[in-house]
Amino acid sequence: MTTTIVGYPRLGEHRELKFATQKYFKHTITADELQAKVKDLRAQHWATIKAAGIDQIPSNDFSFFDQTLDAATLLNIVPQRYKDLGLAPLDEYFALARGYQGEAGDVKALAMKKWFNTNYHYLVPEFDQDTDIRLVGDKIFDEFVEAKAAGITTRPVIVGPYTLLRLGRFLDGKTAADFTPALITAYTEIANRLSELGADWFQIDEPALVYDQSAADLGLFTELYAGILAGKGDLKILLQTYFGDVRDSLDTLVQLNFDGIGLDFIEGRTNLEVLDTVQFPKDKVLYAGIINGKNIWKAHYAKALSTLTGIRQRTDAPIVISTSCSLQHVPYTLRNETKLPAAEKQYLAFAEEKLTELHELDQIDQTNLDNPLYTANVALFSTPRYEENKALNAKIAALTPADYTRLPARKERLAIQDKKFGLPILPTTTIGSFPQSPAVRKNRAKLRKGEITRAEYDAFNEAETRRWIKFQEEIGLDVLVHGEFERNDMVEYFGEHLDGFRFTQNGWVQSYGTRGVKPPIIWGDVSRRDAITVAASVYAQSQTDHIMKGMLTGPVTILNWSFPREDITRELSTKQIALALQDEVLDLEKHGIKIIQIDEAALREKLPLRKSDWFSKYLDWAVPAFRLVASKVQPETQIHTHMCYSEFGDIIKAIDDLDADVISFEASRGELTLLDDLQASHFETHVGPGVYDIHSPRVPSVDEIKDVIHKILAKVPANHVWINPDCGLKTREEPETKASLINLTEATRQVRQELADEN
Ligand code: THG
Ligand code: ZN
Repeated sequence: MTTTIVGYPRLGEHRELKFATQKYFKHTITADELQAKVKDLRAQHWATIKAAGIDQIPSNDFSFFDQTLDAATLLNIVPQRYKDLGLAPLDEYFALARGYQGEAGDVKALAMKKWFNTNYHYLVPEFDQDTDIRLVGDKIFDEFVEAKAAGITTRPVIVGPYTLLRLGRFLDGKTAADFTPALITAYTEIANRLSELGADWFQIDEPALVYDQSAADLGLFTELYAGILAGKGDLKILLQTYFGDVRDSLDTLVQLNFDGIGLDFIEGRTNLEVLDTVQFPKDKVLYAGIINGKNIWKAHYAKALSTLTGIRQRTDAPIVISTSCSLQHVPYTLRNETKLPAAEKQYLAFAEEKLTELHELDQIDQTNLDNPLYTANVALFSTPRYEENKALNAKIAALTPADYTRLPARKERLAIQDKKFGLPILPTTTIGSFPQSPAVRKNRAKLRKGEITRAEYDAFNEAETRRWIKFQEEIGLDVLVHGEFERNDMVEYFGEHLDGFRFTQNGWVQSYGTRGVKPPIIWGDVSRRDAITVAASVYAQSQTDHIMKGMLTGPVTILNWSFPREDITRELSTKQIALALQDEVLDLEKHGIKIIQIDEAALREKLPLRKSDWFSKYLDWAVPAFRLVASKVQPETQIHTHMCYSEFGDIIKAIDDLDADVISFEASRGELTLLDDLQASHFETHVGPGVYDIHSPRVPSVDEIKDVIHKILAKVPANHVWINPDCGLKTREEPETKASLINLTEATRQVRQELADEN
């Protein structure tokens, strides 16, 4: 068999891309120096993949920021406001990704959204009346030539036209149909140029096929590809899908002139059943994703081989074994993990180790099951990995509806809280974190290296908390936060204080652009060892007369931003985490914390991609898990929550069902359509739709913020509204954070005055 992968990570084993790009942003290296650096990185990656014995190697899976933005810029899908800046191509690209504020002008970044059901973000392509789709870039060709010069004929990869259209945002009354002819021409031209340069295969990624497809969707897909495939010449085209099954589109795919079709047999296990209903032709290559591209557990070879057998029983097509999706969703390598014991590391595989797994599976497949590579794998999976917490699981089995119900009802609680807190109309607050400045990070690094004591470490963070409390008081914020200086990441931090988690030193996964996360691994049954946030919250509360919010990460988000177990359900894992957090909530309450925010930043992220699965496979346990955390607090204690990426018009009732008292969310970078959803659903939870975008260094003006507040007040009753930024401020620098918050409090004061004048 032949082996390949859908794509490789690009941040660099030591996050070289991140550091180089950030230096470029700070003008400490030039564009040429940056280009030289990333050329090295690409060469390293190709060499690693080749050395591992992978037969077909992708290119153009490298990206400075995001592969969707790469496809958009290659095709001239760049709104006029960015072109008007008159920047060099690389700077225009970064302006699209991050916004631009400088001599050339002032524009916000493109909207950023979660890439399917992952923690990776893409930039939303904008199609408007000025969009003139043409092949204008060289990146995909340059990288092919670059690899070829290094002796590797790669398979260039691009995000396909259908996915671009499905993920895009349409303005000026435009629709997908307006852009199909130009997309057909442009993708055909790309294929032809790749062919001229010597490519054999071209991979077009169409993950949008794993969503529900209507007849009109499939019509659009067919129109696009009938056009592109008619002009492809000798070049072979691999249509790659991932993150689910193609139950409604495989029939269409096999009838089109693709040379290969890539299917995910991990998240799309049901693809096996799809192959029962649609005969996969033997003149096309089936790229079988049988190695999990999203999780970090060592592959269970017997299961992988049985999937392969299942595929062979259903088709005579030649098979290439591959990953279920791009490896960009897992860390680079276990080689640099020196703290995890070898006994545990043997159960894990990161990107580099997954390359080896593919190669080994191929070898086992060619020999027989006596192969020591196989018997060792079987032996590994027949020994227990950890010891079950039987008492905990018995407690979970005994939970009753009362454990998920907070009393009294929300309206009654809110009246009690209102009276007790005496906050002004349009209370102001922030989401929780303040800038993780170089000094804050350095302090943490010193503790890690043993250069300072725990007491010195805490003293530094406490001083930082005092400094920011003073600022919050000075500018007149109503509900304060301590700033979370003690936290590296909102999930990793909690994992470190709970039993049942494991951590990596270097297990970075790209979240967006230069930002990475280091997801913890849920290793065994989870329980709270000791108090987690109590000391920091109690200290901060002791420094101010204002209400200090306690800050926790919710159970669903902890699960979704960790690498989950595969031996028990996500539902059970999440309940274990919820009970641990319930202990923490009650502890905070006992210590005088009056408002407790339980973030569920990632609730929407893992919503199943197909609507029919939304409740039965997810919300029916995710919503109760949140309720379990908060169900036992007193009526006077106000529970807040926060969510990122507020695209939840269609699950708005489920959000209200979390039964929080107040929710804040991101609403400023996308459109404010969310407000209509709040209005239409008679949303009961009080809300703080973020009034400015924190993902960009741009400082919003007072008038801009007032404008957003007016829009909110047009749709939501004023006594339900909170004013806050749209997310935590940890990634921002101090000057822009302060300037923005000063404008936020000033805008709120002015609107309050307007409201008072009206009455
Ligand atoms: N934690 C986790 N996932 C997330 C977020 C998070 N996904 C969605 C959203 N928040 C993504 N946003 C960010 C914002 C900042 C950073 C990462 C994701 C960030 N990363 C630092 C970096 O790349 O340098 C590393 C932080 C660290 O030292 O741990 O700042 O908040 N899990
Ligand atoms: Zn957020």
